[in-house]
Amino acid sequence: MDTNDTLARGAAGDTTTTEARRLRLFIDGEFVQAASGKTFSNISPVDGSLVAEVDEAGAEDVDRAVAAAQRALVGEWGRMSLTTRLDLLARVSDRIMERFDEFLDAEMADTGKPHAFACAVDVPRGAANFKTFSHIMRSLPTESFQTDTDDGRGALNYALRMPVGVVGVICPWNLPLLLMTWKVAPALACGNTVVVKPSEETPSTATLLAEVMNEVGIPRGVYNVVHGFGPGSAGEAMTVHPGISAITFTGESRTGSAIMQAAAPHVKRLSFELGGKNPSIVFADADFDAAVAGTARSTFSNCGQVCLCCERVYVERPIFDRFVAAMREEARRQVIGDPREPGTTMGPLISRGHREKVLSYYRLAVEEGATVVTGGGIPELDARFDGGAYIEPTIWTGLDESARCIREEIFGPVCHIQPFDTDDEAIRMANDSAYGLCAAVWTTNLQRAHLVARSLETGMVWINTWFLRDLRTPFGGTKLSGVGREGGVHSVEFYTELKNVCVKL
Ligand code: NAD
Ligand code: 6OD
Repeated sequence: MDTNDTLARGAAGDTTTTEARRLRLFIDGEFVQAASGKTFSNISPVDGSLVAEVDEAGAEDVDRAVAAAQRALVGEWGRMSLTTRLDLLARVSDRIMERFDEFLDAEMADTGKPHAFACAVDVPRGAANFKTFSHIMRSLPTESFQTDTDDGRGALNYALRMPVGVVGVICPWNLPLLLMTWKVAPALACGNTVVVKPSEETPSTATLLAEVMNEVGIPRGVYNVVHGFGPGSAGEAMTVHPGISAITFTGESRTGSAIMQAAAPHVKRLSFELGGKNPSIVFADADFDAAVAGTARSTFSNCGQVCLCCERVYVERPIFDRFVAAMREEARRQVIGDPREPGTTMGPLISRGHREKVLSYYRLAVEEGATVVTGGGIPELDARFDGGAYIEPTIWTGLDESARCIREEIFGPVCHIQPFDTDDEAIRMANDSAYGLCAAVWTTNLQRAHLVARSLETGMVWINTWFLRDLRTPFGGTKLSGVGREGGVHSVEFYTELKNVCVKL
């Protein structure tokens, strides 16, 4: 079964324009039109062309999706053996790899992210998430305790891991396939069914995944996709739906707060991966070249649109000037342009709207007294990108730590570099934030590395690296950056309800 009806083709040979398609909802194993009768346009951030016309789900569509997911819980999926279920999910992983180029094209069309980045990160991780959780669930032991009783015979307790039920999955646009499957894979591995709402900016790969689900034989109703927006649309309808037992959300902290309030009356289980304003601390004893390359990666990757990006860089004073100069060279080395060109390292931001937000911070930084080391505006590119959302990589120095540009998440290819004189000063500035997602520390002093890592108030710390992932490790943030942890057994904790069985012997 095909997902889409082609609406229009891009001009032959125009590598920035892909086919414009009609993306339907996916409910109960079928691609269906939204009952709401509404659609919205998915626009390319590369050149402003139409990527797809998308059906917008309303409350009635969410109702249908939840009902299908509930039926699946007690149907074939609910009765399926663990091994069969996990074999099917491993097959989903294989099928994503077999259709690698289609996922790649869909992700690039929605986001404009560079080919090299999507090839290395987005698509393989989309596949790896299913393989990983298929493996983890296969080997998870059952908790049990022997209990003494007065009659001497005792009792045996064991804990069963039951699915939570229908899980609502609400996703952002920055790593669409990676972050969606990071939730869907463990949710399904644990026996749940899902209703997924991709970001309105990036509906394509969730829809393509629906084809894969059908191809490998995932029963109908297990994986459902409703497209739309947040307030007054599919997102809000999910958060208040009594049939959805848990919501797993990645996105802005403000949105997390709104979802928490909406979900409260039904006491839904919640998992939140939210925003960040992450620090990177570079000591004078660091491997200089590795620290520069790593910090540049943590500033400019995916055009700065990774929640783990480090927008606050603290550099020990003896190497400060040299480090700023080296970062300026890294920024100027970025190849901005057509995401399909193999040499391109930086595509556009996700949308014109987001570019306006980032540019407002570029202007604010100047008002707040920043020295603009490089960037600060819109790059001059070929006319075919005039309708796009391109922006210059930007570096500032000279801001006071109280500046809004230091305190608020910008989510663009930008960082501020601040000097420090002591370890304590660096730790104090790094921790002086409402957010607490991750940090990077660059030093060759082993003891310092461990002690600084321990002192940082973040959920994750990378030492002499950044965004190096092991999918078994706890992933998540403190403070405004989230609630709970994903990854390995931590995901399993969220997606299962533990039921203790006590047997008197
Ligand atoms: P967003 O919060 O604007 O939107 C995320 C999703 O929530 C979208 O699907 C949107 O339609 C939906 N939504 C919005 N309002 C809603 C509501 N009231 N009820 C239900 N759903 C609603 O975030 P975004 O702009 O898509 O993504 C960027 C943000 O995500 C940044 O803040 C970034 O730091 C954060 N992020 C965090 C992580 C992490 O792991 N901590 C990962 C990626 C992105
Ligand atoms: O790698 C991951 O598992 C993950 N959740 C990455 C998040 C990146 C944020 O933009």
